[in-house]
Amino acid sequence: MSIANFIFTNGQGNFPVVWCCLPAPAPDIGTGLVTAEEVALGSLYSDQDAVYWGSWLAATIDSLSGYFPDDTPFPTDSIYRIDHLTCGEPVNMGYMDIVNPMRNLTYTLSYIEHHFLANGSFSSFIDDYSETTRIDISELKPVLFPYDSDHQLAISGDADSDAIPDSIEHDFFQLNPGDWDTDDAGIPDAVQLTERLSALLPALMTHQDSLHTR
Ligand SMILES: [Ca+2]
Ligand SMILES: [Ca+2]
Repeated sequence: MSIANFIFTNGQGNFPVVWCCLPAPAPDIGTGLVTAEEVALGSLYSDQDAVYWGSWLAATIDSLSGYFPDDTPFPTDSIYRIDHLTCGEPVNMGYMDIVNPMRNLTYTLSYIEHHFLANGSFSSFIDDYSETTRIDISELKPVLFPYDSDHQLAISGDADSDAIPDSIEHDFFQLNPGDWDTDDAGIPDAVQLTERLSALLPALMTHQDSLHTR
């Protein structure tokens, strides 16, 4: 049996799949991505789909400096990749750790996941093809892209330059107006707040009320 003719079983039936283009879990909104993933990627109302994002993310990962587990010390001021090669496995030849030392975050990605991602599929087979796994973009994105300083506009009355005004920083958010990174998460306080807010948006959209009327 060739890979191209493989029949995929997901509990809802058997159907053929095109190699490296596994469907998104329901509700796939027609882009190979679910709503929460579209929100996380910032493309809910655009034409950018899993093929666009997958190839872009895979290329970004490829562009990172790569190291092997014994290559110490590792960088402390840049995002990098540690390659864990495994020979002799029928499908998965190992995995990589994508490390963001500034945020103390790591995302582990198998080579087969990277291969599928590069071909536009956030889902991929694992081991004997009987199961699939899926990229968790809400975890991968903060590792690869801590924040975009171009989108953090300066405001007045912000002593610590974290984009939250001094006048509301403590009373509204219980954050330190004299510390741009109150909890030492490696990102400005405003970026951390907006990350949390963005993660809540998909839940709002599941409710049939005026909150999501466009
Ligand atoms: Ca501030
Ligand atoms: Ca602050």
